[in-house]
Amino acid sequence: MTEIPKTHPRYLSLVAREKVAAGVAKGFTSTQGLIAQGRGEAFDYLIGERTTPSAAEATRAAAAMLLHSRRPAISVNGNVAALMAEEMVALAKALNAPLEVNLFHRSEERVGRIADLLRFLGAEHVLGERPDAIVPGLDHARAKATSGGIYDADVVLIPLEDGDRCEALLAMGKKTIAIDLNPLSRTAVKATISIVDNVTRALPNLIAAIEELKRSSEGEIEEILASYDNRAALRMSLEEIKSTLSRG
Ligand code: PTJ
Repeated sequence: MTEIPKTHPRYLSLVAREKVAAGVAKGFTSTQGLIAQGRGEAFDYLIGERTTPSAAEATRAAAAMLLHSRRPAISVNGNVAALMAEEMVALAKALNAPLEVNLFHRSEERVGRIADLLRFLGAEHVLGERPDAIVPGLDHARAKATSGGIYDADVVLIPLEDGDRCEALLAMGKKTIAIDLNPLSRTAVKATISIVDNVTRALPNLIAAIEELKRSSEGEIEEILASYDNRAALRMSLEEIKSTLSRG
């Protein structure tokens, strides 16, 4: 990895870029993942490379939804493995939920490497290596799912996702929580809750919100969910982009 000085004004963004590149070198991340990261960086610029108020609100609602769910599951792809593997393991522990490796550019070798990485970092329940079910309506490898994981979850966390799997999971009656820097992506528009934030900021925020809300009553959690409006949050994130642009 290139040594990035901590004093560099774009330190965090450059470190993330190095991590995704290292993910490709280590066989966790697809080469297409580099392009996805670049697209994400562009949107991160537009939201001001910070957790916006709308993202903070969506993150809190996502924490409430995950705590309220009976069977949450967490989807892991190659970019998330490169950027946030430790945090994914911590999130799974906080929720007592399975991590399921699910890849768009699927190779069994890459699935195995990511699953091994998650187990090495302490994950106890890692799925995805032996899928036994299919999400209906998808013609690509992301249809593969596992019983006891994404296939029969009621809420699925889908960071950096394709819009069509998000829609297919919703069609199965599940709720979806997207983490996607592009508020205009099909995933963000369709998801039950869309966290428009960098996964590198969103996951630590989500874990902190879960720990905080664990101390809340069921009634308080239901109140957070009842008052959250994803369309309004997405509109707000577009307003936040407009105000970053008008500041010039
Ligand atoms: O590992 P695989 O084979 O499953 O492939 C993973 C990628 C991400 C390559 C694959 O799912 C893909 O091609 O995704 P897309 O269609 O490029 O969508 C990724 C979305 O995530 C885009 O809307 C990006 O703006 C967004 N994104 C990229 N980097 C980040 C991000 N969102 C949050 N944090 C990021 N760091």
